[in-house]
Amino acid sequence: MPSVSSAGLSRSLLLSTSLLSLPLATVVFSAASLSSAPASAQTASRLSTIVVDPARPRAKPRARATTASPQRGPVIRDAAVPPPVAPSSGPVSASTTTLPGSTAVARSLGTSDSASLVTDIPGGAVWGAGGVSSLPALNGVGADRVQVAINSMLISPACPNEMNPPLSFVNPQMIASMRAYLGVAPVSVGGDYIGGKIDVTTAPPLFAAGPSLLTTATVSGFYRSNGNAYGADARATIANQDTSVTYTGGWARSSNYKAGNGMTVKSTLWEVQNHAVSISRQSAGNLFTLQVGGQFIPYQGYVNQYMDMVSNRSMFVNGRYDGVFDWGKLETSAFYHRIRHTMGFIAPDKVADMPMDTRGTDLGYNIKASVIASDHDLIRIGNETHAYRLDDWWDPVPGSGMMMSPNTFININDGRRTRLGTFVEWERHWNPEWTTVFGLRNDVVWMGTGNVQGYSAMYAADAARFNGRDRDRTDVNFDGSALIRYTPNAISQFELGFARKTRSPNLYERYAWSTSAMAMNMIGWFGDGNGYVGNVDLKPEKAHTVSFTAAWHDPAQKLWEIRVTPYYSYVQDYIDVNRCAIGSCSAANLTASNSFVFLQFANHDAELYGVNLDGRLTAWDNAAYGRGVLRGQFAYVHGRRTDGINLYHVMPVNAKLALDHEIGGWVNGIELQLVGAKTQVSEVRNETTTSAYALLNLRTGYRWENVRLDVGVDNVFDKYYTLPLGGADLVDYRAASMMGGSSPIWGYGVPGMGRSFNTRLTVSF
Ligand SMILES: [Cu+2]
Repeated sequence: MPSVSSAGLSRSLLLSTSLLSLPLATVVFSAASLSSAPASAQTASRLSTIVVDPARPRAKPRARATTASPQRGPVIRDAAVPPPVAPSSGPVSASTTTLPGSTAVARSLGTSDSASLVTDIPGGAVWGAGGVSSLPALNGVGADRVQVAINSMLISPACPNEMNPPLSFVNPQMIASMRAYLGVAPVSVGGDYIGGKIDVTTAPPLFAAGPSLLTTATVSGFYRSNGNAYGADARATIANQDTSVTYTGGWARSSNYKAGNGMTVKSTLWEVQNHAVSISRQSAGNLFTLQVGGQFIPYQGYVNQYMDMVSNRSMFVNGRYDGVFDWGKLETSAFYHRIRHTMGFIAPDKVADMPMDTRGTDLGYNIKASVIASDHDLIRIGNETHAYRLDDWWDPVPGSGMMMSPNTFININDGRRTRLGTFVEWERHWNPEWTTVFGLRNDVVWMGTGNVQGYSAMYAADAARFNGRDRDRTDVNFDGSALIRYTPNAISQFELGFARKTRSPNLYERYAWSTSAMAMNMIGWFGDGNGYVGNVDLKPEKAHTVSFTAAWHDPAQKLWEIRVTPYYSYVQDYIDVNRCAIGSCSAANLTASNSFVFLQFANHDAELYGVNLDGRLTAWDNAAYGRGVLRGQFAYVHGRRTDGINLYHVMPVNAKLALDHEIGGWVNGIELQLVGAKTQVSEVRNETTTSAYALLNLRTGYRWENVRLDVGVDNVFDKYYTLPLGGADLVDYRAASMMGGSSPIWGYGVPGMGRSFNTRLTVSF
């Protein structure tokens, strides 16, 4: 039976004590996670104080926020304890940010889009998409350049528009923590991404502290005036000392929202439900968890795509085992996730007939061992496999002539993408001041696809060209990372990081094959109205990043902290685009500067640089006026190809300033969001500029016993603005086309949401 010997325990404690010096990030690999010491032995206050937590007014004290226990507002009962083996662990670098569940709960007052949490991370932004399916971006790169794991499970796009990104498979209220690793993260964090990695934990288990049964439940309902959105979330746990069962999930819907000028933004309606049940069992030093769940989205409009989601169903099984041994810790998981997705048109904003279907499966495992090699050294080794399969087909539309009949259009036929990743990492604590982490990683990616066909003979030339060539590809990718951390005293920390990270192309980037205008317009997750065709010869993109983080805080880590991270990244073979010059693409397409265009994926070298800044200050803390905390974050990033073309969807300079106040059961917050003008736009994609704007959000809440009421106003002044990463509005501005019907006018961005009055009532039992 795994147990911690006294020598092992002292090593563990030494190790975790030195890990406590890690700055500005949650240390989950803690005394509690390495030993089977009772929860009461956790040094929670020491663990917690250094997290940069853009917590909303309702945030629990940060001591709570960084332990393994879920942050569910009033739900936590004192009788509940987290498991001795933390559900997730890993190395952290100084640029890592962890958002506790309280932030997700606070966010859920104003949104049902889990990706929007990323905007609370310095350097984080979201690409606009459907109302619950935004794509996350970190430090200027987004979509699947940012790898997202939900309880270690990876979910690949099963849609040519990436309408079903991983974060759409959890509702904000299901999130117990979100941790974002930026471009210099240790290799043990993952492979096959270049922008960053987001680890989301849902439903970490709670166990009863004593012999009596632990039961907790929370039910909440919300209403948001803008879009007439409403829904319900629930969470329930029943547990004894060694077995815990938790349900978490919710349902929500919204109509089209209104912009600040009162205009209804068409095709922005949605409905979603996500559910998950997990069963955990612990014994001395062991934690087993099995989670099953699924999603159903019956409709989700896309104002920046030609099509809408008309059905998305998923189911998953995810098993996990964590064990603590004399030699260290073992973490393993295995998962299966299946998506069935259909696109169509949601009337009355879009009216047409053209079914498009996808079926995607992800199957994988992770094994990671953290070996205590000496009192100063920790070795991590790991292996993972991720197998992704995709079919994408478009049934014929009777009576549509050659354009969409008589055959089924096969977009991706038996697409295969399998990745085998292996890493080794050495973390050494030289002395209390100096720590280093070095790692090497290899990922082999095998990709392939079967033969394709179009609707009719008019697609035959492209299909023949595609079918006639060898399409199997094997990428052998090498990553590395080096971090040097210096903690000279109780108030300052510095970290220098270097990393090389590689991402292989996704299936659409390599294998979308048709150059017909209609088919190309169906491909692309950029929301820009342009059409895309793949490129079998794409090479993997390799990012070489250097980053420096300086962080300061008061010695007790309670009153103030500030962190600044400048970085520079050179991306060799960045997967961008060229104007399409093959197949049916026209000569005029090569030079058009004020219209939607057709593009082919292509490698270009690029560089990105920027700086992230965040901090907080306890302005006052006394019995008469409660506690007031000022917090802020700032991000600037610039991205450009070495040939001078700007990168697409790079967030303009932006900042948040907020004051959170808490006294007794009252919590209040005021938040100012500032976004600069987007003037540097991608010339090759005819990206449009956007103007600067400022938004003011207010909220207040009161808690009695088991009931909590929250009320907020987002965009108080009903400001009209255009989303800088919202892409092109393809629905609200249209012109009659020659063929009858209408087509979108180039040059209009997607308006952001106007004022919304939001409220949520939460009851816990
Ligand atoms: Cu789709």
